[in-house]
Amino acid sequence: MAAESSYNASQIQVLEGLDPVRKRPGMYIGSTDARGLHHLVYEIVDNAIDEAMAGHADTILVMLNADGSVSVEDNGRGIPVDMHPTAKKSALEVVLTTLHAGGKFGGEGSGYKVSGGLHGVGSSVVNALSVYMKAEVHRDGKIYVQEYKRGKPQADVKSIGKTEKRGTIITFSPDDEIFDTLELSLETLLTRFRQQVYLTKGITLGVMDARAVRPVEDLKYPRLYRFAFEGGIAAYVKHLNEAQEKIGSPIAFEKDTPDGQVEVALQYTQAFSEHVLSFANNIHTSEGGHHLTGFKAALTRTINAYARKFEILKEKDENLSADDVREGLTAVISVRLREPQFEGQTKAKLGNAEMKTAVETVVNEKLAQYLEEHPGEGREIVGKCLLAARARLAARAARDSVIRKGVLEGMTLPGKLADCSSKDPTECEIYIVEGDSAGGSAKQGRKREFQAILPLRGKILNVEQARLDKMLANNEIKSLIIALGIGVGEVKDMTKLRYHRIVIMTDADVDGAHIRTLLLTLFFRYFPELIEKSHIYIAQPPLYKMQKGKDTRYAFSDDEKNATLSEWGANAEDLEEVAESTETPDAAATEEEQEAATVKKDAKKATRVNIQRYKGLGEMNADQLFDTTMDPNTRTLLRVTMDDAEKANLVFTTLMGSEVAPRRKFIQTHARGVTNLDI
Ligand code: TSJ
Repeated sequence: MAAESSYNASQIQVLEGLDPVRKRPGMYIGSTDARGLHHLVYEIVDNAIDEAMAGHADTILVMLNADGSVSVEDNGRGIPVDMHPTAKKSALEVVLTTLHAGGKFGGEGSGYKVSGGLHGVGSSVVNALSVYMKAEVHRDGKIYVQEYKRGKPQADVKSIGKTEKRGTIITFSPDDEIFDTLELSLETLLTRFRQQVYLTKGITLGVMDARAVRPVEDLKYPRLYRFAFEGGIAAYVKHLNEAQEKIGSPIAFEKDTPDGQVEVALQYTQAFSEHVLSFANNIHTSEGGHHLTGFKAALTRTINAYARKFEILKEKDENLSADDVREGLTAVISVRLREPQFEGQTKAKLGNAEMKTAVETVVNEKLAQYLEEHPGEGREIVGKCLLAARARLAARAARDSVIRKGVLEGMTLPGKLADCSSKDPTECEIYIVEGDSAGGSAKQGRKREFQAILPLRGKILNVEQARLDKMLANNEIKSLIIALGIGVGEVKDMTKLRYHRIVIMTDADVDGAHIRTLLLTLFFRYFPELIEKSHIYIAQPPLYKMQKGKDTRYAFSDDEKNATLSEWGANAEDLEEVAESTETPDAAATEEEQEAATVKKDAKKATRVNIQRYKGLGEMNADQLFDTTMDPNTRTLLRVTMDDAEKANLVFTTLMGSEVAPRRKFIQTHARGVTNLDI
């Protein structure tokens, strides 16, 4: 731990200047779109979190300033400012103007320290990609500052006065020459900050959004927010369960073992799903690993032992299964160890076998103790697990009978499925289409060889509240599962998947968004493999059809619409917004009417611009639907990822869980963007 106690500037490795960063920003931050822009903020905040994890800071403030700049402040030791002997510059300047200078520094040697997964691109990269940056260091009673433009220092580091504080304040303005957009999403930032902060006990991160308040008519939605997250996984569990009906309060325990540090927090809810997140050195181990195995084993053992001891489980009763004791469970398991081994396909599985025993021992001991000390909660938890066990038996019986009846096994494909002719799953696609009329157009327009169409009628079952047995009884879901070919629950077999692309195609309205959310919930809960293996997609039908004379175009966003309008040099007088056509089941008639209308208008005035806003897929005829939305050569499909499974899960449970208040709150806060659910 030499770096901890006796830092000196010569330890910084000097590598190279920042020109390459501005030449090829993508190499350093992945991309120059919104994602890359957000990385800048993460990088700076990660530095402050590292200081906190090293035990030298406990408060971090992030400010989104009115002028578009971002300030990040910590109360740590302050970046060193002493002279670098060979570079003949202040260490601060070296850190912020030299590529990879940060690498050595505060890195290895400080125990279990690791913050974000993207960490390590370097604060100098942020500097290079900022039109302006300012570093202010409070250290040894003095304030030091240096300013930069596009990574170039404007003067030497200078001391500008005295201070009582300690810490580092970095302010930067991302460069509009580099980034496609400068708009930071508060939502996106908060999600990432939460993930980081919840895993670090004892730190508080505050966010202030002080960007320009919008015009007066928008005052209903003020953009001045204040957030503060307090670290600790118990707070994390509390956050995850916000929308749920809870059983007791979060239970948390921790222990330093010779193999590493173990922290566990858990809380049961009345939900049917489980939500267990595991981390090793702050890295989300989405594939689990030995720490998770140890946790599950201890949970099953402890709850059964407790239930037997207090005779809630009678002698003749079967033990509760591992699945029973995890129904409705939300838990976070966080371990820190010196040499983590990450294995598995995505290197997201902890391979250190010693962590099984470490976690198992801690949970066995501390959970048993907690339950003994809280008999009321203990009974409620066991009661919930017993319910799960009974439901499991009922579901098994129901499923067995479903299977006996051959509904799933007989593999009689549903009548309304228009299957494709190819039998090679890797080239086959299935479009799940909302409504029979759009289904009809899709069937006519599709490439029959590899595109299958399954129209879904009405609202499919709300799977968040439904159990497996009820779900299987629902005809729409049964059709879908049979069409996919993989079965469900314990008989699921992914190798039998009949289509490698599963495309959800719904209307661009509130109902469409609801059906899409329902389908995503179904996949998320029962077929996460499909999401993980990138089989699930969302179709992007156009929002507008635009015509000027003989020129017809489709616009998939308001930006695209506006771009076309300005290309056409159209101004307000030329605009002929076609009144939103009331939905007609017969798409062709609408089309003809429209064509006729357009011809008439053409005769009147060739420059008239005609814009039709599509409310439903049913307003497009078969050719239009194929050309705009289904043609593999031109369509856009959004791939659904598990990246943000936690966030998606919160949306699902908030919108569809049994608690009403958070749902109302969610819908109110997001009402303006509801057609654009970001999952
Ligand atoms: F790098 C940066 F600009 F991105 C940045 C660094 C941004 C922010 C908001 C904070 C920091 C930062 C760095 N906060 N605290 C530190 N600490 C050190 O750099 C530091 C201080 C003292 C010693 C020492 O051994 O005396 C060592 C280090 C690494």
